[in-house]
Amino acid sequence: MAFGDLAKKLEDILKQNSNLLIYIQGSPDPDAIASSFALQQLARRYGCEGVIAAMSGPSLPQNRELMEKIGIHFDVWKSLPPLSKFDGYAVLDYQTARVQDLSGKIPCLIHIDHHVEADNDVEVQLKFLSSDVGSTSTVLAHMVKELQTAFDEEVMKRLATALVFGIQNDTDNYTHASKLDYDALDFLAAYSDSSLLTSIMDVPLSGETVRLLRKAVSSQVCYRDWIMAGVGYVEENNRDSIAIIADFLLKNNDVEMVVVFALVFKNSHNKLQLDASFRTNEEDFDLDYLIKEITSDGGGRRYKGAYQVNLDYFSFCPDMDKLWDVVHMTTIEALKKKRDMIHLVELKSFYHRFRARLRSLFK
Ligand SMILES: [Mn+2]
Repeated sequence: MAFGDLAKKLEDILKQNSNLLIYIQGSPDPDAIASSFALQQLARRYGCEGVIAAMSGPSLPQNRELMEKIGIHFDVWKSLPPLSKFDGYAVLDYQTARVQDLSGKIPCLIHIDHHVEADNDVEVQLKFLSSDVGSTSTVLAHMVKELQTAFDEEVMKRLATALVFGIQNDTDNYTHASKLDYDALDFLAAYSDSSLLTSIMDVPLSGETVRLLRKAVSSQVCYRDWIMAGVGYVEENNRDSIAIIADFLLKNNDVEMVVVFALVFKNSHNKLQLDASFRTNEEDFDLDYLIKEITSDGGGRRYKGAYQVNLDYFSFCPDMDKLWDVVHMTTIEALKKKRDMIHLVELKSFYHRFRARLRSLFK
């Protein structure tokens, strides 16, 4: 779908509905925050009130800074409130539009993302999923451009600055930016505030991230051309440290793949989850396929991927060190096995992509 057509359809949906729930799945990162904010502002121009909500708050100091300085607000919900006031919901920057306890109750109006689509998705009125863009913020920037929405200067500045930050974050400082990302940046450059952008980026890593990074470096396991590092227990509000450490290890080592994993916990809620973050430099590596061979609760795109395993039940374990040992041993073993079958993964994923391309030709 061309951006012009997409924008027209988006405009129609926003005009036809008056209350939209913009639901951020997973941990809110800059791309998800910025694109959700842009959709909220766009919706408002067409008489539709958008409420942004997530199950957890932003965990990185940089993300909190982004929200504070640009004035983005979202609700953090422990559980879903009554949904009757919403006409439908939108999911941005996430592989699937399926949300537990939400899908099937109110319609999914909008799903925009730049990851590979997950199977068995819900019915969506406007769906745009493409890996030709490096971020969801890119798509929202093109929507603002196509619709020529008349924002006041101040709103436009906040919007553009947030979207630039989203694009920059997901393209690893433009190293993986595509033509469409550059087109979006070109449009946003006229409105964004570069000194505001710099002040958001200059926020240093938190002490906790640095501590975990040290732990990762000292405990990393090298296997063939992979690095695997388990960092132990990480509090929910520090979850993003896992991805930051994976980025760091990839940048500072000459390896094909980095996997960083941790047990993420939320003390008061008996919540426990294994979270693993993948990074590779190989453009053609089909991370999505590899990860789905390990578990269906995850996925990937070019250069990045992640999976989660729910372990809530084990939060009752009286010996947390022993539990970590089991998780560590199991994860390292699972990853080594996958590394050993990598030529098989490459071959299979080739056919997978080939088949998908053939199918799209006959659509
Ligand atoms: Mn993204």
